[in-house]
Amino acid sequence: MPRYPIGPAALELIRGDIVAQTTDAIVNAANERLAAGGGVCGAIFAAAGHRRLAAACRPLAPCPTGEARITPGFALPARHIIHAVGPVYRRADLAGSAALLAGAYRSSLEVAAQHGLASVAFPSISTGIFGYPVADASSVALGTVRQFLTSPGSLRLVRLVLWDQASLDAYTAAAQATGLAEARAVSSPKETP
Ligand code: AR6
Repeated sequence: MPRYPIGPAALELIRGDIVAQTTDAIVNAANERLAAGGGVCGAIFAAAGHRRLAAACRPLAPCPTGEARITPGFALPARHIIHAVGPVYRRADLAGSAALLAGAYRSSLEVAAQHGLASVAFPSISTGIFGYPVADASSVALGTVRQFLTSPGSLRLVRLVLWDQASLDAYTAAAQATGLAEARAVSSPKETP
């Protein structure tokens, strides 16, 4: 599991299921209506409890693309859900797509910090139904997280939870390309002979 220290915090990349995360908050790859959908969103609504989560989302909608809203986690292990709206990928507007995707991550991190949260887990926003190529999305995601964590705040752990090996590989490559250095494994002290 790659782990990269950034100031007093750490960025982790793991393969797994977002709904199982025990971080203070998990992030939902949401739509502007904050309504139940497929992918991560469908899994989160099912695991949190569809009726209560839909009722909590209704007064917070619409949420513009590039922004985020927070609700309780209800039946999830995480206490909060941060609903982030990533863009539908537009090849004709690469810079606009990247700015909106960065906005979705940054807004989520700001919401987490405003609530004094220490840990948050993200899925790979926009790289499923919204069609954003994971090689491009991963560098936007990691660059945004890295920049945010360099300023002091409550967050100590940001975890990217990747569903498939190809996504984990893309994020790991993006971390290296961004110049993030992996934490070295702590070795047990050598015994003196
Ligand atoms: N845990 C972690 N990652 C997952 C999981 C899971 N349980 N399930 C899927 N993924 P998507 P988007 C991965 O489509 O592209 C919804 O209908 C998936 O393999 O969930 O932002 C919303 O309501 C992919 O790599 O989100 C919106 O309308 C990544 O999560 C729309 O889809 C994101 O895939 C949002 O589309």
